[in-house]
Amino acid sequence: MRLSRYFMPILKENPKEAEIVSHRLMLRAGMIRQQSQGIYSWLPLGKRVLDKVNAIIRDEQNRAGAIELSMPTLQSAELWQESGRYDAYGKEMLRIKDRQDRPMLYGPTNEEMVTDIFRSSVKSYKDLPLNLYHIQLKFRDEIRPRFGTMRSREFMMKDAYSFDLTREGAEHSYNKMFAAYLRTFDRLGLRAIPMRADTGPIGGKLSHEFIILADTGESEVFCHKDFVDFDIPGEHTDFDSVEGLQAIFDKWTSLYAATSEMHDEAAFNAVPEGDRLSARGIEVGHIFYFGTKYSEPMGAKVQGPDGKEHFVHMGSYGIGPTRLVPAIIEASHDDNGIIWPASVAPFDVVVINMKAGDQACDDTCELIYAALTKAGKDVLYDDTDDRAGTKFATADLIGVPVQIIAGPRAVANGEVEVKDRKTGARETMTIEAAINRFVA
Ligand code: P5A
Repeated sequence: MRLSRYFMPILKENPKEAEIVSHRLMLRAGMIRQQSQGIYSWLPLGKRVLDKVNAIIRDEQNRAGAIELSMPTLQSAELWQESGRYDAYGKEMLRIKDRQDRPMLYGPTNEEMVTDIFRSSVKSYKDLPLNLYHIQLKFRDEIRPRFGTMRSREFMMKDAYSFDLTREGAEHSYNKMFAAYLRTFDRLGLRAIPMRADTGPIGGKLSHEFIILADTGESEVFCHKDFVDFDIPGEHTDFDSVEGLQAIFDKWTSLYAATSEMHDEAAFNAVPEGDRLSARGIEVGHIFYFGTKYSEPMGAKVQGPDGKEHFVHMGSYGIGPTRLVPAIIEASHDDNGIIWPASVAPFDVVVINMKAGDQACDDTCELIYAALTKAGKDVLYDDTDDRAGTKFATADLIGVPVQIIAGPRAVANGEVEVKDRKTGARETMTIEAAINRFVA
């Protein structure tokens, strides 16, 4: 991508409305724009990051055996009347009428809709277990939308829904998502700790929130500090192994960890004082087991091996991609801007032409840009005629992991400078060596 032809509206000044660093940096880097309170456009740079986050989420959902579909944002009120949640959900639900005066709503979550899909086509236990997910916009008319896309009214959610014949089966399904979440957040460069949590309007008794420790987090959390160094389930985790997944769940729930709603002061005080972590956190995921809460009132049942009909046991599993992007920034930035983990960086490398219009600099940059693009890298080429200082500031602000800097003096020697955004380390090397670093 040539910066001269891209759309990346950088702000020079700090936006006044931004209270936390991620919101400030997302606005300054031209990643998002507020359209009305708590409703955002994702501009091209932000969209790139969001897509990469979603690709990792999708990859891990698929690995754990979940199947992707796509459900609409608008739902009929009838389904919610069946489950009894239409009235219970309150003012957070945006209610709409269509031209025939039929009550509709902008979905805040999809338990009812997916239960409807399930009951219309699945009739036998032989088709279980089943886990269906999508990555879709949601709307919740939050009283206090704030911190940019961290808590917005319209936001994206990966929501998965599992169906099993028995409670034991449902627990295995829960453990699959539990392990998949640990892997997902790790690949996003984050340490998320599962904590016992309140179930709120989704319901059920078993539930864990996945929390990233951060001073700007909205939740107050309490946990054992050893969680910070626990091992993440590996790439070859067998998601069909009931015992294997139970062992992961048992290990990750063996020490104290709870959000403030579920906090047990006495149990926390039993943790040795030096091991207690009492901090603030950002909830990036939330998983629930709620048994037959939706399947019973909505008549979602299958024939079991005993020939009888059974209401299915269900769980639901949410991750907030549009919250994850600012959460990653909260965890990884410095005074100059964002520092993206390589896995979600909008570009793998930025090529900075320090003197656009100078034949040798232009030729060198074109050569590197073409070679890296051909090697399948996402390359941003700063070919604008801005001052070198502005270009460096922009590259640092948008947080691309590697900068290749081509200035007249180095280029005359057949060399460029390679800068690591995270450490700030700079290295001069031949043009060929700079290319090979990515191609090899
Ligand atoms: C689980 C999947 C649910 O809605 N039903 C379907 C269940 N859970 S939840 O905890 O209410 O939300 C899941 C995740 O969505 C993100 N999230 C938000 N992100 C940005 N702005 C919001 N206002 C917002 N509300 C929820 C969080 O990451 C949450 O864990």
